[in-house]
Amino acid sequence: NWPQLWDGHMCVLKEGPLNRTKITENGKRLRKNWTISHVILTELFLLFFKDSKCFVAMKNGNGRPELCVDLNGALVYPADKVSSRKNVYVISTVLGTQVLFQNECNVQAQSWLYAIQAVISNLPCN
Ligand code: I3S
Repeated sequence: NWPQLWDGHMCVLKEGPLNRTKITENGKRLRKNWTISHVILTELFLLFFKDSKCFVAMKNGNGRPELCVDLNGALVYPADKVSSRKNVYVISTVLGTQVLFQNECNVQAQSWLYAIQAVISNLPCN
């Protein structure tokens, strides 16, 4: 028996595709592996799915995100010099995970930045 992440009360604040790679886990550096994800922003988490079908499946009780970032106490900022790509931002969590996200369109990337910043500032550990 596994607990369900999606309890039906969660609200999708923003949803769409982003390129992402985890670069740190538990404070340890990882090798980059950029992949496209279907990303869901809620009041608590940033969830990364393989595609939108996987998100629908999870809502129906099947499967889970590939990556779940706890935004409470997290920071999000431009990832200067961390990547050769443009429009890259990093999310750093209190547990020492760092995820880069990127979109070729700077307006799209920035709108994710602002939405994530807004969620973080509404959480208790901001
Ligand atoms: O910061 P790095 O290590 O130069 O990042 C690049 C590498 O991870 C590279 O893979 P390998 O070194 O494992 O072959 C990736 O293909 C690149 O995309 C990474 O750099 P960017 O600048 O795209 O984040």
